[in-house]
Amino acid sequence: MKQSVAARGAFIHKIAQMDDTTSHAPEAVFQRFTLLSVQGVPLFRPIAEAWEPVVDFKAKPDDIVIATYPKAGTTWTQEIVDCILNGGDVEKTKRAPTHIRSPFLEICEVPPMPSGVDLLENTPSPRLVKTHLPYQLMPKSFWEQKCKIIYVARNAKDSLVSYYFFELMNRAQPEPGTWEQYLEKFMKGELAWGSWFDHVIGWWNAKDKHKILYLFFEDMKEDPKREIRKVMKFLGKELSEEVLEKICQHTTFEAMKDNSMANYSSVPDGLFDHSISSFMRKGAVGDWMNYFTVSQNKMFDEEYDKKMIATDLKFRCSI
Ligand code: PPS
Repeated sequence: MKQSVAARGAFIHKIAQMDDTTSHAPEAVFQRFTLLSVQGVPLFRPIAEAWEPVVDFKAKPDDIVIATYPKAGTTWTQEIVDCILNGGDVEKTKRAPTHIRSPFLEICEVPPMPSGVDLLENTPSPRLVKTHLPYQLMPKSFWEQKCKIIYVARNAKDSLVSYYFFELMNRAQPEPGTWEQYLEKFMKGELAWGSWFDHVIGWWNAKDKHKILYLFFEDMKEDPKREIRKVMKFLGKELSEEVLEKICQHTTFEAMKDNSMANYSSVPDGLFDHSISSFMRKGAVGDWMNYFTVSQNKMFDEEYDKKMIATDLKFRCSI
């Protein structure tokens, strides 16, 4: 049964309030999820166990999807697209935190937040959908409805470092183990949402079959204005240079780190422990150099070359 616009508005308001009121209350520490495979891709166990609503998700033609392997610049791109959709009115982007403005499609219910599918079904169009799903697990309706999808990829070494610190601070993610163990799991594709290699290559190979804009984190760092222009063009939105400049300023790393509606500070402390590592950690290209030993880097490069041999997809690990 369809809900009225007013009912949907009330639902979103309730979720936003729940989020506000729970943010600094003393809370239970979350239990870390274990992983369960869906078609060979490890996902949080409750996502895999309630997979049907995700597969059956009904996309709408004006849904805009931001797809990434974790830690590739999802939140940054969500903020940019929300700014563009609001014609550069940055005050409007402060209406709610990122995870409510742009729900996470496949995420299971993590109290007090409902599942991504439930939240999306109660979100007014045009909906801005976040997903970490690899190409082959995307619900078919996104292709049937010919939705626009922005895929953002980040070089493997910085993705790995960022994901490691995120797993330390996010108590829903599986236990990361030591840095050494984590590096091994990354190479084997044993982390939540699977192999970075399969993910970036899968979406790369699909980009000409659908309406997919494939972006790189490193390009966004190098020249954010140029990359935001690409997104505007892809979405068919024309905005003045002045508005573009405003969006650039609003979406710098520093501005987003200070923005409580974009920095995940409203997520309960028992879930995201910002005292371990900030969600907005460094936002840099090349931070991996501070963590890889010489021998780890050698091993990584050798494995990397083997796994990437058959693709023309190229990354920059420094700019
Ligand atoms: S998630 O959890 O997968 O949705 O995380 P995601 O948003 O994809 O990635 C988080 C990393 O992106 C960095 N970030 C930014 N970098 C530059 N500029 C801006 N505006 C920006 N916003 C977020 C964030 O700091 C994480 O990277 P690291 O390397 O950990 O700092």
